Amino acid sequence: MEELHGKSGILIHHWDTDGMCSAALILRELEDKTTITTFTPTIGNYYLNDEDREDIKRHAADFIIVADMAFPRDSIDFLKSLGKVYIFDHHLQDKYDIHLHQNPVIDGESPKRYPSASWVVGEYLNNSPDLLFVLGAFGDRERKLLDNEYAMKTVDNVLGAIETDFDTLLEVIALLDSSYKLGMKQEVERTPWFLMNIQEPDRILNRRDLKDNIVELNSAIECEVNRERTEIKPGVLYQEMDSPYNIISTVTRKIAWADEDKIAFVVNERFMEGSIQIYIRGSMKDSQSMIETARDRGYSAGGKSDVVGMVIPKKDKKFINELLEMLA
Ligand SMILES: [Mn+2]
Repeated sequence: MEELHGKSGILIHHWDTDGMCSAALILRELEDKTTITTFTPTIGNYYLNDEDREDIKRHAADFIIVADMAFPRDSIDFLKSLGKVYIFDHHLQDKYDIHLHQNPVIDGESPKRYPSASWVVGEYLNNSPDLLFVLGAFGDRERKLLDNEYAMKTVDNVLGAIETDFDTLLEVIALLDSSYKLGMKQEVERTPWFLMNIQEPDRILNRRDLKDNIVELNSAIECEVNRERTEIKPGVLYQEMDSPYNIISTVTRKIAWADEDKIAFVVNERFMEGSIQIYIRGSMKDSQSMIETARDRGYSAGGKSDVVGMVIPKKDKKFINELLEMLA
């Protein structure tokens, strides 16, 4: 990316481990040759809202790099209006007409070959695989990466070279992901600058502040799981959380696992201003139509056959009842 030398830019990255590791790899390449700022969107939003756009505009960047986030077209159009846009990603998305859209998965490569954005960035920069490659991949795939023979060959080499193991990596990922779960946007934006100088897990494992985050998160999760819930209709456990933290997926998983024949339906109005987070887990007949109904209304929604996650505006709270009805 020599054409960027001497220029100023903004590096927009996802708030999770993969996003921060991908950003760190990019910083290693550009930090001393450009003027660069790291930025993460409002945590929970997979698009750029008005506040994000104001912040980004203030930086008057020549170039914008997006790492590990599949933005919708209008967010990309906004970025294009500011400067040259580069994307490094591994999510399924449309191919955009920008300066560089480096996403081998949409170019037909197997997602197994590119398990994380860190992998995409690292290969693009011709780096030899290191801790950041592997952390990004485990952060996104967790245990499923162990079944990916192609990736595990590289992972085993890296883990051998730095004398660490899978369980230690999981600990590191929990520490790194604690910042976004607590809603600490600035800490998320600072972390790539810390990670760019990291080759081994020790300095991450020893961070007192991150360890304290985990203690705080665990007690918040415990408190939510112990709250009372109602069987709002046969087989559906409904629970309203009241948490300023992004822990709804963990809370829902714990509720669902405690009572495996029931569906856990959890809502939290406190994490995002103006929005309600919804998470549903259990054996559902038609999770896809719930996701599509939400998307038709313009809401962010995703999931699989047994998990649905979405964010809806508070002004459409009655949509919750429609979702409950869809759970026959
Ligand atoms: Mn990722």
